[in-house]
Amino acid sequence: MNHSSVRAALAALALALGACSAPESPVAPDGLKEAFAGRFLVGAAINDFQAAGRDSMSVAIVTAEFNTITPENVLKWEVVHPKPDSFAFDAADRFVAFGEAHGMFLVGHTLVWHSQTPRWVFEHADGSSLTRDELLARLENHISTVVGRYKGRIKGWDVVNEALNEDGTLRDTPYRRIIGDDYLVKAFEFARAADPDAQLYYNDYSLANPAKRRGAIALVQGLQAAGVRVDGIGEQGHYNLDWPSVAQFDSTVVELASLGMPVHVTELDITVLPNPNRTQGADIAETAEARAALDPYAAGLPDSVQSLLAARYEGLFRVLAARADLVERVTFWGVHDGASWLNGWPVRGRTNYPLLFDRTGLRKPAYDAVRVVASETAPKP
Ligand code: 9MR
Repeated sequence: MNHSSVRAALAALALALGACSAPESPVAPDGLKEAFAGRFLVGAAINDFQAAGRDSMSVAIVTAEFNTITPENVLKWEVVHPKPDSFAFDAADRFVAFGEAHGMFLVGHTLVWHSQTPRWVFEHADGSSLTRDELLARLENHISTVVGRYKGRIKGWDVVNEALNEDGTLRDTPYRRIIGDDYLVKAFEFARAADPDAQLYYNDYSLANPAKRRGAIALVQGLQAAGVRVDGIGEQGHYNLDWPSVAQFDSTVVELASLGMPVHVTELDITVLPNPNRTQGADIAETAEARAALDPYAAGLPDSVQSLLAARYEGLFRVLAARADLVERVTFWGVHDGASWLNGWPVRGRTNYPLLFDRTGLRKPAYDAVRVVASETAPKP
């Protein structure tokens, strides 16, 4: 019996028992989306295998628990626009169809990012650099084509992703070198023109660190000063067991919300594995060689660490529940532990446990901890 049929059988049993008494059901009565309804959306990043319906375990979790999805990779430039004159929308279309079939809020990720963008974007065929105007034209074409295709259907876009260094200064990327600092303004203008009703976001990681957070706030204020409407700010939320503290996370939400726009936690996960680089966040350029000491839980997660993870999620969700009026969405970066990018970064081939569902699709103690927060903090009807 697979997980969903076990769940269905338990649900039937609970219903039958419920006819005679009101027992405590072993089955959660509803999903996370209902548990936080009226407070914030709850979602997950999904991969193409899941969107295509070829991973029934994940599909069951996503449809039961979440009301918003983000495509983990299929809307990134290298996937959706692999060659100068050809777009490849098959996978993105599957993502949108899946979300629409289940009535979900669809987030587009991402239009402008220094990573997963082919080199040709910035170069002529002979390898020489584009001029500012040429790159702007290419960017406008990309954004208007991709956003235009899903106009009115993908409701929110991570327009620019990870434009900041850790000290809060603007990252040196080909976009910035060729266009100048106003590449962000232009990207938002192109996206706004392509879908005037879409929500447009700035998204980055480690905004829990004060210097980077100040940089993000200045960046968004700069956009606003240039006449750009920004509809939300995304803190990715690639965290670990110690960082950020609950207090740091709380001040992150409060300070970002001081921009006057909702906060989105866009890529939440919590690594439990040792960090070889002593860095935080999600800089995919930072990798390390595999060593056994770096993969301590390959045979399973000890109860002690499982409890730490549950306590961590509880702490973060207590903040989210308390600040629900400032938070619009909380999206996990992956559906279950087996599908997480953290099994491959910053060391390949490890066994990580960063999410609320385990590799067999079962709810973890961290899930239960989040549900306890949801019910203890539920607004009185
Ligand atoms: O989860 C994504 C992984 O499958 C890709 O290999 C990786 C490549 O850059 O990107 C991952 O997603 C990233 C997201 O798009 C932006 N923030 C950091 C995420 C984790 O690296």
